[in-house]
Amino acid sequence: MFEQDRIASIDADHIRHHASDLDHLAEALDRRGLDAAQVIEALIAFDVAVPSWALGTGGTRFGRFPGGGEPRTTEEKLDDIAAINALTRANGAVSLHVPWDNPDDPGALRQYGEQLGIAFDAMNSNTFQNNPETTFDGEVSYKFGSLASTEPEARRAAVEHNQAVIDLGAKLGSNALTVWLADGTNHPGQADMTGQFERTVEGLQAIHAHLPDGWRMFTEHKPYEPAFYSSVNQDWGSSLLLAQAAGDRASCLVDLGHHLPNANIEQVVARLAMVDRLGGFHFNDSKYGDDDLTTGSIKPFQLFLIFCELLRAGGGTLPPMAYMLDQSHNVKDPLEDLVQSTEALLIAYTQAMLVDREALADAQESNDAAFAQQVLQDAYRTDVRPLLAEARQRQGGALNPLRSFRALGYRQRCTELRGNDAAATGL
Ligand SMILES: [Mn+2]
Repeated sequence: MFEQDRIASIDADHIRHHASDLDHLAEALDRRGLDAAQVIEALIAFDVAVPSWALGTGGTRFGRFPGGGEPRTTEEKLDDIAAINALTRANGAVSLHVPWDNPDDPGALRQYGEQLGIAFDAMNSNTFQNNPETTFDGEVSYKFGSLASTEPEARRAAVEHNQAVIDLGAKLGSNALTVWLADGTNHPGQADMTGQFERTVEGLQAIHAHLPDGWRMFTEHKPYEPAFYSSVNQDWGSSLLLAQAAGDRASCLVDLGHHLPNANIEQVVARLAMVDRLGGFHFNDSKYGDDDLTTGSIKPFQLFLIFCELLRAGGGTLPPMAYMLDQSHNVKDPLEDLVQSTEALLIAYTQAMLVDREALADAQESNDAAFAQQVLQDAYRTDVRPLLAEARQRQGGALNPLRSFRALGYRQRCTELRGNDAAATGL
């Protein structure tokens, strides 16, 4: 995507300062009994998937202000991910959304991904809008729900769509399906909430039964929007009940924006991990609702605490899960935003690795709240960025991905190639 020597030449002026910053940090960590080399190894192993719908400019119900050079096809979306992955070395997978992405030739797309070093992460189905291909040419509608609908034909269409998405994913080399449902109601009394839930369980069971060997499925909850009175899968408790009822390969996916204000998301993570039903994440950040803002830009401490719970669940290592960024880029260049979000995730993860977990456990056991806070703050207040830069550098990536992204002129080239008014699908 980018020639290796171009990436290296941009960093040439900065490498000496980086080496000195890294030495300084490694020495400080060593005094705290921490091994920088081990942290760097863990960072090299970390990867977060990019969703295909985050590569174009997002919008709100009030409008959309596209930038230039947005991807026009799924292949161009993969090109964009490969471009930032060349710099971050932490975005080696795409998460497709059907029917927004609907390849005619899945085998060819898979091969294209392989050439670019991009794997296919969890597949996403879509029953929150009608789609002629999956709703029998408009004969059935999801207006009143999909899996929860009172109409058997709508339920059947929704199950068949999810099964078709699994079949497509299998051809692409994916091994997971994420089910986010818009099902719910807008008015009190509009539907029998228990009946809706029971019908949804039935549908999820049929989808679960269709999973090939080695596949998993995730239920993703969200409290409101587009349903504004009640959502069928509205919170982590509902999501857990649905996953448990669906089958043993179903677990819950936590989207950081899908909680009521001020929810203790790190505790939600701890609970789901405790019962072994935490399957993955959609990372983003929010101030008010499901704002889909840059990961770690509003509540970086919360993100750090989430990673602390993940490491607690994994006994010191990050549990293998579906980690994905799920954001809407309304103002920034989507690729720059993804680069910054990936950086923020890696920072939170690294800081969590620096927590003296033994000291924290002792403080918790002896009810020493002040010392527990001190232990967390020692880790959280550490500027870990030289470790991230080193991990990238060792993989051939960029010391500073945003700086390199701009210097390499990728967006300008895309604009020349794709035009100024190209629009990514699904937004
Ligand atoms: Mn999501």
